[in-house]
Amino acid sequence: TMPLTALNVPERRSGPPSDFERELVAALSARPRSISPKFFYDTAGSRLFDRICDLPEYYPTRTEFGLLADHGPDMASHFADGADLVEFGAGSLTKVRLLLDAWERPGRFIPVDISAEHLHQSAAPLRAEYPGLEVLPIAADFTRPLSLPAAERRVGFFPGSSIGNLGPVAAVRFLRQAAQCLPGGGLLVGVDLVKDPATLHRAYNDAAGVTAAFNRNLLVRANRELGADFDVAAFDHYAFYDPLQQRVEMHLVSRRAQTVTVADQCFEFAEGESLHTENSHKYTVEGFRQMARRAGFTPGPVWVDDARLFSVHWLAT
Ligand code: AVI
Repeated sequence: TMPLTALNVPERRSGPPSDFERELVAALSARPRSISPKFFYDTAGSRLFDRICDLPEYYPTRTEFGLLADHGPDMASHFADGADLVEFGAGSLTKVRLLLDAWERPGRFIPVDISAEHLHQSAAPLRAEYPGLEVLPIAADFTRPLSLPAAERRVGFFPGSSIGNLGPVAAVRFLRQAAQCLPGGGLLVGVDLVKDPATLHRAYNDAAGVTAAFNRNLLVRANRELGADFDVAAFDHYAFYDPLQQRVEMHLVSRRAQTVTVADQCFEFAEGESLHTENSHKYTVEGFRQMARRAGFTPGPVWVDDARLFSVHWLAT
């Protein structure tokens, strides 16, 4: 006869649980419930993020792109000849082209991104466009220690205000680690600025609902990858700016009481209960420079658009 335990037990995926499974289970077990925004970026999530970047309300991408287009040569003049360029959270590799075009003697290009398939799909056309450039993509979580190809000099590029998704403590930790792996160089980093709350609110509550879909994709991903059973439509996208903490918070708020199963464990959501999915911190120019100093960088020039929406900092090591 079959052992009793073999009956009615859903088949478990073999091998150890993924980071996503462990962190989602931990998030759902805690109060308040909160999970790292890095789990947004499966292939579908990276595509949704690319759509966010094109939204009329989402000013950061367009504004930073304008700064890179206008000041690329000035920015790239800080890059040492032949240094390796490491891009953290490289995404679709659109912005780095402006630096590569402006940099006279580039070394190798090392894009790092957590979204492996998206990264490799983005690297292919870049290689075709820059045939002389060695492109060495690394699919990894850039908040963890990285093993980079040996190089005498490296410069870093961290665009998009992804640093804002870390929070001040983790941001300093990241910057310290970056300073250590960028010898004889520095970091070019894009940082979203504090501004009027209405502009921020619109940027995270777009009329087309793409940001809402991006937020809910976390649950779609859990259903697909972890066999979870979130009723995705029963969660509201909720994003707001908190001027005290100078950050936008994104949440998924349960519209009704519901029970969710993840990795064979049951979790209750009360009506109105939230899963906190992202913080997006905003900085003043001076506030960010102080943080960079604390991490061991020497802040250099800063480029800011006329409307003071966004900043790009050169931080020397
Ligand atoms: C990637 N990161 C900087 C974006 C941000 O604005 O914090 C992610 C995002 N979340 C909602 N819209 C965009």
